[in-house]
Amino acid sequence: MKIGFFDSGVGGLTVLYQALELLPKEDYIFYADTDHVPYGEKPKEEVKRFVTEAVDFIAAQGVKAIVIACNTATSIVIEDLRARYDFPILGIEPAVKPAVLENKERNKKVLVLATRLTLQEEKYKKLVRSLDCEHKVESLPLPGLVELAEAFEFSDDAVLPYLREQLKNVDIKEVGTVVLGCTHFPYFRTALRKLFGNEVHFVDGSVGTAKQLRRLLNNRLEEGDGTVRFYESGRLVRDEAKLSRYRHLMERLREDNPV
Ligand code: DGN
Repeated sequence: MKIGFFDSGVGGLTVLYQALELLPKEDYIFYADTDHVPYGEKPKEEVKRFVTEAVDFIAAQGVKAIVIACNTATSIVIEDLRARYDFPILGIEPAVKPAVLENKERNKKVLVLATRLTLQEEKYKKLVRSLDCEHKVESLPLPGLVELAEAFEFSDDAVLPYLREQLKNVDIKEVGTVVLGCTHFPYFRTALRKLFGNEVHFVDGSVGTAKQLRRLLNNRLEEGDGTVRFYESGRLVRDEAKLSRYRHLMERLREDNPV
């Protein structure tokens, strides 16, 4: 049986990419809710409805697990989804814990970049409180990066002015680690590095989620060949130009993530 991946858009490919690296013999369904992206600034109840409809659709294809490759959806609806299905559902959360741990000894801050919805959710606030280091963790929503990724716009000319404007009140010298708490953001690691410099670490939850998926499927691995079927809001993508854009995005990650 296949493994389902879900995101509001192309961000989930950053997690699927890691799963393909670790589990190349599985077959996958990748579902992007392109009719409703972006989620980050929408009312919570609306996003809950979109995610539930999408996951119902993926489940109906017959899957052995689903990865909610979206921090926003995970933070608001993962518990409801787990109660709704009897197969495993994995989510992704901003990797604040490892970031805080690696900064314990250094006198540096952690900057969490995510969507507004993720950052305002109780789940996120609880996570930061539990680490007992609220004064060392700052957060910043960057909705423009989701829009740029959805438009396949990654040029420095488009990305750097946006980032400079958003980061103008952040004291970059104080930051030790940047958490990429939205699955759309790893596409911009290179651009972010240009502003933060090479000393700053970037962490995201994609590798951790892929490893957790492998653990979970431990003895239920398949002999597939890494085939991915792409859906956009319930429509199977057959258009070659669109498919090659999806593949191209995963290639970008390979260039920036030598494994
Ligand atoms: N990629 C999603 C996340 O990880 O939060 C959400 C992007 C969006 O729809 N705003």
